[in-house]
Amino acid sequence: MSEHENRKIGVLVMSYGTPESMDDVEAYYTHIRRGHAPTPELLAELKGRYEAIVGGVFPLRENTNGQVAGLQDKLEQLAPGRYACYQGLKHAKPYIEDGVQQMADDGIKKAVGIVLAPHYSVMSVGGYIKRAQEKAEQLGIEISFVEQYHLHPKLLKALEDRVSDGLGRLAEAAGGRERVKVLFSAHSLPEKIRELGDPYERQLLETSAAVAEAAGVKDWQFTWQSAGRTREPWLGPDILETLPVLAEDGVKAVLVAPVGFVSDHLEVLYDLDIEARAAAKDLNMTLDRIAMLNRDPLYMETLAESVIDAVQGKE
Ligand code: FEC
Repeated sequence: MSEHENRKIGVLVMSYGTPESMDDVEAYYTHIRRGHAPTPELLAELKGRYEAIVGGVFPLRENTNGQVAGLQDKLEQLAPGRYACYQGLKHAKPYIEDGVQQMADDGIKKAVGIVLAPHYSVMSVGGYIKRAQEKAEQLGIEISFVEQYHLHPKLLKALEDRVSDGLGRLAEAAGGRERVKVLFSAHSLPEKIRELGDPYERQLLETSAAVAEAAGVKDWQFTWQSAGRTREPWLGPDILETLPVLAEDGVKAVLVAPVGFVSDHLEVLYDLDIEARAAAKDLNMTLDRIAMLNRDPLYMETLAESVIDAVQGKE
């Protein structure tokens, strides 16, 4: 082993990324749009959404930092001294490539990548993996990936507990726990993923069905949220289309379980807590949502066990 070679296994923990400040929103949005700057109207609208979530703070950054630290702690408990976590973000610094570069600078030769999103789509997790793989190849790092963990028993348990808590909170408004409608949701993607035979929708339905069954929920459905502002068709129905249909059916209380996300961030704190909640109120319904996983110990164990399994599968 050379002087600089590091026997530890690098763990590239990848997440969406968020701006560092309001001044950074334009560069961030331009990166999401693959180098095309947003129009002034789109930029103002996005800044307005960040302002609305507690005055323009960017909670995703702190939550991702916490998840990376929590995963490092858990790996340290399970396999002392064996793993070193690095952060790589899709649309903000440190970018995915920066995380891989840092591993190389530290002499890491073998690594595993995992995304802080449980479901695989070629347009989401697949994109993270492609960038990490390319950079790792350039730098001579052998890297494997956890592609999904949407049915990990500890993830399901953490979600089940949150759904049960939410049902307890809404039982009174609904006139009984069994009268609460549970709406599982995830970020929409362009409809064209269907032609690609993408597993994203199927995996989301599998998570939803497993959590509903564990929590004893009979009345549930899946809906999409946060579709992009582009002209192509996105997977629907969107939650803002689903809510009026539920109101027509006489639903009085809705519990949203955004199982496609793992942190408090814009798409949850704005799209659900502000926008969808206001829409429900206009329809005389009460809307609540489950608490996000953030640094939940069961989620940290899900990540750590998935990483270790991926590494052992390779040995
Ligand atoms: O809190 C924050 O600052 C960031 C919240 C955030 C998360 C997130 C997760 C996902 N996205 C996914 C797909 C797309 C596609 C487009 C797209 C656009 C945006 C915009 C913002 C944004 N996303 Fe996002 N996403 C978050 C934020 N996302 C802001 C741009 C303005 C807007 O449309 O609202 C469309 C890109 C294009 O224009 O071509 C596609 C998917 C996830 C969940 C998986 C993951 O976390 O990677 C899928 C968090």
